[in-house]
Amino acid sequence: MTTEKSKQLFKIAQKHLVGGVNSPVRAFGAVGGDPLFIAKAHGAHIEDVDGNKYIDFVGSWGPMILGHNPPVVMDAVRKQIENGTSFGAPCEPEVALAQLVKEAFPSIDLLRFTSSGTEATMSALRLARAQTRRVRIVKFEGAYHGHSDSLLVAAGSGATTFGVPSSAGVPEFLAQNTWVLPYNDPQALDELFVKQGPNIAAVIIEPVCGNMGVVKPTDEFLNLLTKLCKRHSALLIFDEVMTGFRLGWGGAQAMFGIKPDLTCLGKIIGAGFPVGAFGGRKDIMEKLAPLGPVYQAGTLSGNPVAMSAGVALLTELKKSRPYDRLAQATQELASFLRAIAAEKKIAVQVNQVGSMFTIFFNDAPVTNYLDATASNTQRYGRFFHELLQRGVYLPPSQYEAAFLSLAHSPTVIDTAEKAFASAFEALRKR
Ligand code: KE4
Repeated sequence: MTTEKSKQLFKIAQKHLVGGVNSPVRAFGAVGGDPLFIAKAHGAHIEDVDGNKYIDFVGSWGPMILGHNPPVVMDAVRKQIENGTSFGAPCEPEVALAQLVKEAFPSIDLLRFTSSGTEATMSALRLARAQTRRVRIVKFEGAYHGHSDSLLVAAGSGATTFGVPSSAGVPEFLAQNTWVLPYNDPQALDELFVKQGPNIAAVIIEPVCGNMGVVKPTDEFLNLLTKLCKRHSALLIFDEVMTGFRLGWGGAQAMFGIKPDLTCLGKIIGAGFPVGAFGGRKDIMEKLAPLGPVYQAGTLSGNPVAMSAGVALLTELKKSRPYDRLAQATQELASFLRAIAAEKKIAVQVNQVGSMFTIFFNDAPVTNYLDATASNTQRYGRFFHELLQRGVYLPPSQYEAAFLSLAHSPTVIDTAEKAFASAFEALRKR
């Protein structure tokens, strides 16, 4: 297996693109080696510029729930492109997509499309601050909500102290308005609300975490969060950029029976085109320009091609409701992985929710970010490369979610399982 063309391309890319990539995780920094340049994708497979084929468990970080290039999406995109690619004016596909999103998310009375998940969460925070006339935001350690300044914040020295920037360029005074708590820690949540409840504009949460690897919330934690937000009139924002239309037609909020005040979406709703969205209670959303004083805008928001792709994908998901099948197949894969790792005496925790899963190289359960960071990331990196050699492409970081798609047929999964078993065997020998 040669990756010569990828290596050459990476050398050139580094001369023009920072780090040779347009998003840091793609640079393989967390797993070592040079990134592969992907030339094409179809169904459950991607192919790099050297002609190597891989079973893809990244799926463009979530959008490809039907697999790559589903005919329904490709046809819709081809049809729309014939009529033009961008108008900078209202178009019918954005209305159709908004209607589908509202059908699936009853908590959303009104919504706004953006071109990324980052814009969606950033705008939701601005709305929450305007609605509540409060400044402080709460997020959770290990969660990622995109790269807006108020959300690039890490936990301070103690849960009640202010957040600290998790990126250069984020001002201290801004980070101090974001508190960062441990995920799945009801006590820390309770303590913060007791002290600061009236100052909290909103709590933003990944209702099932994907960005520390997959971690499911406990019912106690989520129910307490919902109760405390209501009691203190802080807004509850579900960041469902990853879980929306992934964990079910109504996302995680339908799974848990929780009605957040605002919801952020992305990934699947764009079917692989740049789309984000935020929406929720009418009284909050009507604060947004042009109706209200909260400004938010976007040149390509509601882009007709991206909207048409999203309409085609959501229409297909609405019809086929593939979620039980996807969850069942992922559950079976997770069981296989636990069994084969145990047979090879390799300590792994496989966290799986619906068609999202993470293989943590860890000998203890992973229920929050502290647990996740105890994982053996070097071993994950070796595993990642052993799998590449065997034609399987996992996320290039221990702290990410892997995704199954409808294109991962039993035959594809069987091939992948053989590769997983062989890669675990190779680890055992090292
Ligand atoms: P984007 O701005 O990347 O479209 O969305 C940001 C975002 C917001 N909320 C959640 C829950 C997310 O998972 C994301 C983006 N996810 C990452 C993967 N974990 C995108 C991959 C990347 O950064 O390259």
